[in-house]
Amino acid sequence: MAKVLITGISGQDGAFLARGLLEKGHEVYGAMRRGSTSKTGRLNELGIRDKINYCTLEVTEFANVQNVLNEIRPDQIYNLAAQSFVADSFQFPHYTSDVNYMGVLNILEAMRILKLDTKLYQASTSEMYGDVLEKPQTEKTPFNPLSPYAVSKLGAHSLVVNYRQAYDMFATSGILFNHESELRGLEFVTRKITSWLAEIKLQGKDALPLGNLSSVRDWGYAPEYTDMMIKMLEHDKPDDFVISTNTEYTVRDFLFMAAQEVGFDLHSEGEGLEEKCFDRKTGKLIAYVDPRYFRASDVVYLRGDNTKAQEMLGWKPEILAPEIARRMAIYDLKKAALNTPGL
Ligand code: NAP
Ligand code: F7E
Repeated sequence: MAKVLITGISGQDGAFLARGLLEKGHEVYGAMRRGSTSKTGRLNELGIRDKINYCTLEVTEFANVQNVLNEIRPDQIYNLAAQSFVADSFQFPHYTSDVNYMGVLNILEAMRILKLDTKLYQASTSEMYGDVLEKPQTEKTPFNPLSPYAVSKLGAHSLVVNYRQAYDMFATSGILFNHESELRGLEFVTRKITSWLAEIKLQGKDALPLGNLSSVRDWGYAPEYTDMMIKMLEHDKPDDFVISTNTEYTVRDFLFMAAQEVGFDLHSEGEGLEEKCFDRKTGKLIAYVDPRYFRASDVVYLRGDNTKAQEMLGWKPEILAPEIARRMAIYDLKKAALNTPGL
């Protein structure tokens, strides 16, 4: 049994990872920032809220990070804490950099100064590929970031590689492509789609405004990806791994698949900013393009190649975008029927 610290335990991945680690018999410490409302909703949903040892952590405060690590002296740290919404990173670039880059530096420095023999997992991201220089993307594809979020994550990724080499630390980066679930934050496009469609269907909400419908993503299922995080730290040496499904779908594809589950049969009219999606059966407007949701610069194509993870970690994703859209839509229909706001 290992003593494991998860930063960002209140987020989507934190909750699934905690469940996976508990199932393996590990002792889980969950680091959270104080807030004015409860942050244990996802942990509660998974039935594990009372199985975690909580501590307060603000990753931008070095002294706080050092004290927490010194007190717990974990065998493993999964650093999931981040300002993770790409669109917001254009509004808050300094803050994004403080959390996503300086936060990681604080953890690495605290581990070094305290001489901890701790394994570190860093949550790197496919966003680092940005304006992609190769299709599909592997661990060897050069990075070409397109947002303050991606730049901050690339800085953190480079720090992890540097500390691994310079100080012989067990520091591993998972380059994870987008992964979604019933517990995904409501602002990300997949959950925005499924929660909004369910509310159109059951609560008469107005049509759904979206940004770039042609953007392509390689969407996987979050619980499968957090299982891979565990496998990465169980591996005998630290490394970088792409975690992806090797499939590609547009935002429009995801919208149409989720709509099908909700009971709408969509077709598109118009192009670009004029595109609108109607239900064939009723003629009702369901979704439309709204320029407010376009980004200053957007990553428009991501598709991973997970060969290294398959060969070295023995893994193959089972749940792909159509099934993810189906599961998320079913979950959000239930929430809308009960009139309970989604997590
Ligand atoms: P998420 O749901 O947004 O969760 C982010 C977590 O970070 C939350 O628990 C949040 O706490 C915490 N946090 C934010 N700022 C913090 C700070 N200053 N100090 C301490 N904790 C802080 O994100 P996710 O989808 O679970 O993703 C987990 C990690 O993987 C993130 O680092 C993300 O950038 C990365 N990633 C995600 C994906 C994906 O598709 N999901 C893909 C690649 C990489 P609060 O509840 O207090 O806000
Ligand atoms: O956008 C387009 C948008 O916000 C996906 C984070 O977990 O994955 C996530 O980042 C695509 C983009 O995720 C809307 O322009 C269209 O092209 O769901 P998203 P993301 O930006 O890919 C990576 C791997 C991370 O690391 C991040 O932490 O969808 N899009 N219309 C829209 N996106 C949003 N959010 N809202 C729309 O209305």
